[in-house]
Amino acid sequence: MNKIVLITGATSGIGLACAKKFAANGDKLILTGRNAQRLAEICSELKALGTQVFTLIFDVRDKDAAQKSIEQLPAEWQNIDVLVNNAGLALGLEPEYEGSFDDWETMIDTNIKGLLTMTRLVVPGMVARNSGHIINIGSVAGDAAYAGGNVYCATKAAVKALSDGLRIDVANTAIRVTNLKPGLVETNFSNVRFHGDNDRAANVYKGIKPLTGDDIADVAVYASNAPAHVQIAEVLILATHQASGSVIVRN
Ligand code: NDP
Ligand code: 8X3
Repeated sequence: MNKIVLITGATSGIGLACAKKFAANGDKLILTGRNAQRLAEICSELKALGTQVFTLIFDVRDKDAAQKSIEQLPAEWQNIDVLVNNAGLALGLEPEYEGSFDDWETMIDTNIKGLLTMTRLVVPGMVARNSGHIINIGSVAGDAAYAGGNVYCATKAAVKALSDGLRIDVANTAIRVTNLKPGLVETNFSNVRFHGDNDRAANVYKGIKPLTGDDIADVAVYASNAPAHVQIAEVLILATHQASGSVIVRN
């Protein structure tokens, strides 16, 4: 309650659901994203419900813009308690030997380097205060590769390694590190993956009841609210008829 929670990629899907759930939990929000208009709309909706919100517009791939944004936070917003590293994406589902160089770069720059940038900018303050929580949005895709997942799966395996590494590096502090690993969540994820082919995206969720952003946000808020001595290190959250990244039973 009343923590300052910074969420990257808060304009859609899991990030937006986290914004709403942390707001309902009584927390203050720093919402970041690239879509200024959408951020402003979300900000006014949440403010109307009584939540204190501050917005920052930058692309997580732009290290200088991210740094400027964090450094220019007003004093009362600087002590970030929870960092939700959510901004991320998959692009394409081609075999590794046919993938797009541009798609690979975008995924690696966003999912790995963007998450690292935010961690590097925010965690030193947490260490200085001996308090804080980093919640990384990994994926079941990081546990094992699935057909065509190659580079996306590699980026989410990196999120696991970076979460585990950070947890070791802050084990002498009161800071907690959580890696949330969702399975199939119906968001804008597949529309983005298939470059706007919405029919193909809809097929991903056919014949199975997928998770929602709210299902993942519930776990994020649970991890944040856990007593100080409890570190929810990693959670795999699957749809009931999904057993792994590649085993999905559809009716
Ligand atoms: P959405 O596409 O609905 O949301 C992604 C969010 O990330 C958007 O707000 C998007 O903003 C933002 N984003 C993407 N790239 C950047 C960037 N370079 N800088 C800043 N913001 C950026 O997808 P999800 O909500 O599903 O995805 C959120 C996270 O969850 C991702 O890390 C994804 O890998 C992970 N995940 C998703 C699963 C799923 O099945 N949906 C399952 C497991 C993990 P913009 O609108 O500007 O692009
Ligand atoms: C998103 C889940 O299985 O589509 O990370 O890769 S999956």
